[in-house]
Amino acid sequence: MKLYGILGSRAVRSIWAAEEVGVDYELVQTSFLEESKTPEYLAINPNGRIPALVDGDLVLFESMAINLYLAKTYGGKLYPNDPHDEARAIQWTIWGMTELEPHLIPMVLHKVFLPEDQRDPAVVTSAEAAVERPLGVLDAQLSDREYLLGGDFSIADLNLAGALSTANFAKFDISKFENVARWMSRCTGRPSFARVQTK
Ligand SMILES: N[C@@H](CCC(=O)N[C@@H](CS)C(=O)NCC(=O)O)C(=O)O
Repeated sequence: MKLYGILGSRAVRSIWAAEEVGVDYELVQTSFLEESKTPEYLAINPNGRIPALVDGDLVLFESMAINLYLAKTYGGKLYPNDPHDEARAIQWTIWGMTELEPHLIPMVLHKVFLPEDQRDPAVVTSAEAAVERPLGVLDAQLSDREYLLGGDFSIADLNLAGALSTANFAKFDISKFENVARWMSRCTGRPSFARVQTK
């Protein structure tokens, strides 16, 4: 199995999933600049983005699709068996991509990644305001449970914490969302997350 990507990108969440499930894989260091635009790489992911996964005949792009596949195929209890919990895991995964990430990416771009003369503080202000509502929703969800689906860490947590880790890069303080902050520490305290940082 080959996973394409690098740290400091959305590939982190798929590297984390591969580490969490403990599958044997090769991380093919591929940046989001020129390396993801070569003809060889575009044959794997025509979007020219990272991450991508090749597992035998399966060629897959989209980080969350990769993570759901890894968890379901190799993750044992990481992927919920019960159809209702499976639906909830998919719900939180999609929610992370649609309700959180659209605010977190402009935030990190305009605070950290773009050259200083291209950063727009108004984008940051607007993104920081917009992210409050979904973080409030997440905080309420986590008020009576350790993890999104209950007492056990699942792919729902990994996917959502993976998306929310962009807030950390963006130096956005989540501490006022106390349940979210505690949950995030639990998730990123896993040995698999520590191994990701060595890649
Ligand atoms: N929705 C995609 C987004 C992937 C994505 O945009 N990756 C960025 C790096 S964080 C990238 O490869 N950008 C290169 C480009 O857009 O040219 C996913 O989650 O896999």
